[in-house]
Amino acid sequence: MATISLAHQLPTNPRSLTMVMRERYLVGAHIITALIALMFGIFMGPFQAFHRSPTFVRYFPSIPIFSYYYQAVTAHGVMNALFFTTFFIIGFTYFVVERSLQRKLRLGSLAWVAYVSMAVGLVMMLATLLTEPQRSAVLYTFYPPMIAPALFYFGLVLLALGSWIASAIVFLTYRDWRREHPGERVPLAVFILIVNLIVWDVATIGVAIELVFMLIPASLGILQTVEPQLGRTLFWFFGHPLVYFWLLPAYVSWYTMLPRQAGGKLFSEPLARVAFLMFLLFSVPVGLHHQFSDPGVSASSKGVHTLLTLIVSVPSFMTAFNVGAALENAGRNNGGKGLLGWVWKQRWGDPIVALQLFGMLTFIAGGFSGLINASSQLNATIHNTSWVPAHFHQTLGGAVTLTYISIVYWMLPAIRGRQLFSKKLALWQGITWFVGMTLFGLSMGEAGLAGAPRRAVTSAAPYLSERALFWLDVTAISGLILLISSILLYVNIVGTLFFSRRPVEAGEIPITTRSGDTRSPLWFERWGIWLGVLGLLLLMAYGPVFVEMLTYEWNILRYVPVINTPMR
Ligand code: HAS
Repeated sequence: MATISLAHQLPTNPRSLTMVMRERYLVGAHIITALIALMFGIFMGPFQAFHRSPTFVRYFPSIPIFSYYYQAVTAHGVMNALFFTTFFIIGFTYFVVERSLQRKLRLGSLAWVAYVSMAVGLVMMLATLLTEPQRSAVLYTFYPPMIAPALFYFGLVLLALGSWIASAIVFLTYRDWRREHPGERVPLAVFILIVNLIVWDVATIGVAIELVFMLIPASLGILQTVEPQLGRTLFWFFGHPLVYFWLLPAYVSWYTMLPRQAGGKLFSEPLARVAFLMFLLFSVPVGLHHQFSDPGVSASSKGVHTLLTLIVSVPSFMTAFNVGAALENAGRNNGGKGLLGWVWKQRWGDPIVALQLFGMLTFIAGGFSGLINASSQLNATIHNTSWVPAHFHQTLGGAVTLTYISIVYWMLPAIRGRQLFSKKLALWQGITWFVGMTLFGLSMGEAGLAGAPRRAVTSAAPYLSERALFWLDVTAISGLILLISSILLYVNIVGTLFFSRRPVEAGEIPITTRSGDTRSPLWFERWGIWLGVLGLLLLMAYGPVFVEMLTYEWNILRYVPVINTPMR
């Protein structure tokens, strides 16, 4: 466990002092900005659920936001999935790396440059969404030929740029530690975060090419036509690894913090490292599973990506085993007996533990729905239906977000120096989020199977069956529960920042400073080897796809005019 005192108790050692001040301001700025971005996104969600429900719209037809369905979906996706996550992950990464390695970030002041780049990106994006809602309604996937105002894309470029600088800072800090600690294994949390940043940096190359060579020139009027299929493929080169970029920080908490928070210990650290090396290798070359229905991509390439998608689910199964065993150990230490006694003996009353357990429960459903999506035959049934948002609200909205919130519940007080405003409120927030998200997953999944499309105003759709309409009404109820939960979350955050008076107790922060388990081979940290293997896999998985796209029927028909006024 970390020995540096909490942020409110300023240490006398100058090195620790700089770290503590950096946590208070730099990490604090990232986490607060993440929560502001989330606030813009999160409150759009329930209104979309209401808007898609025929009964709700019949009784409340004139809610102002109902005139802006696609604009609201865009803001919801862009703010929650792109800005909230990236700010949170970078802030959390700095905090964990500094604390685990017990050293200042290398080139720490550059971290402010990275932050400013990302923050200016956020301001640009918000300005575009608010001042040009119609033209910027291109959703968080911003598929061409729909083209948003240039500021929309510049906002994304600045976000990516800031995150690349942040990655460089973390890599350099790690390199310095490595040089000073030959023969030691880096702490597991840092190992996972390094994997995560490598995945992110490789993946963002795809979307950067799409932005720089296609979307920005089209938004500036330099290109009059674009190639939608190429754009989608470049997007998904980024879009799928993105989901693991979200997931891995939650896994940092499940593997390295939760076992102790729950009262047990991790089953196997070396096994964990194998799982994360698998994430490093297999989470990028899988993007085509989002394009099973797309023309212009060969069946053999789709087959290769299917195989790799199934392989990348293996480390999550390993996680279920490893972390599950840690929880069983904790439950038994807490007095659990018999086959399932350990389940009831978890610390369900502690919001920080309970939220993560709720997250795991939603991930069981979300993970298995992912495996259904990955089968190309079953994908034909669920693609573009509301089943897909059901899947990603249980994974991203459930497992990942619940875990991030549980982290906020200990990290914000540590940085602010004040106790969490209300633990009881935090627990109820977690319970309502879990119930709301589970109901959302069930109802959107059922509606999708009954034919309800995703990203459409279904309340006015005459072609939908009674069954689909019923489940869309249930979705509105889940939206209401999630609205209540979101309000509870922000009451607790504002309360902790401004109204909590009790100083945080000098206690432990759930970060270990110990080097890794010596049973893990040292070559696990030979990153050059893994990057080489990843390069080969990418060549195999994407080489034929891009060659095919760039050479096959190279004619003007594949290029379509850009559309500057998208959906209303
Ligand atoms: Fe996915 C679409 C396949 C995981 C997010 N996914 C999406 C989209 C998003 C998303 C955002 O193959 C929509 C994109 C869009 O807008 O179009 N996904 C998978 C597969 C996995 C998977 C195979 N997805 C995720 C994660 C996400 C995420 C994680 C976010 C964080 N996904 C797909 C496919 C599509 C797709 C297709 C395209 C669909 C289409 O046609 O459009 C796997 O990696 C999942 C593996 C996970 C498991 C679960 C393990 C369970 C664990 C819990 C342990 C529980 C314990 C019990 C220990 C196998 C680790 C605790 C005990 C107690 C006492 C509580």
